[in-house]
Amino acid sequence: VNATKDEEASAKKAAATANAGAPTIFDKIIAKEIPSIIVYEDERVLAFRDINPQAPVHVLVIPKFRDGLTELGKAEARQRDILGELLYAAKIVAEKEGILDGFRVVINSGATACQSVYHLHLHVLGGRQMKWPPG
Ligand code: IU
Repeated sequence: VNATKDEEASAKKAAATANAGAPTIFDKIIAKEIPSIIVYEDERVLAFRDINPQAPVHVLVIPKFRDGLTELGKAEARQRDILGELLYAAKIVAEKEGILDGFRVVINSGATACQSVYHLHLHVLGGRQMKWPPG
């Protein structure tokens, strides 16, 4: 039996959902069920202050629609646009926070990199002299 376009679409959606992992606390932040200090927001991206800042400026940039993007190491080609949008949003955050002269963008991907929330996010850090290498 040939699947109709609708069936194909819903199978794809189910597969995506199955791969998406459990909801995280960031979904509640996006829904504003948990308060956060928002630094920048548009249709697809939200940037808010990290609850446990590692620098005077520490902002997290996340996609509003996670779309299975739990970690960078699981990104797919179809997600290239949102990955680019997140990086550009990091620049907007740095500009808004007055740290364009020097800032760091970090993505922890996977447990070995100490990722703790499985909703892809960029850390934007600055406001102090950064050190290299990171820990
Ligand atoms: P990580 O790269 O997955 O380790 O980063 C998760 C970040 O999310 C970490 O810096 C936490 O301080 C931050 N965070 C937050 O800002 N608000 C929360 O409610 C939770 C984590 I849970």
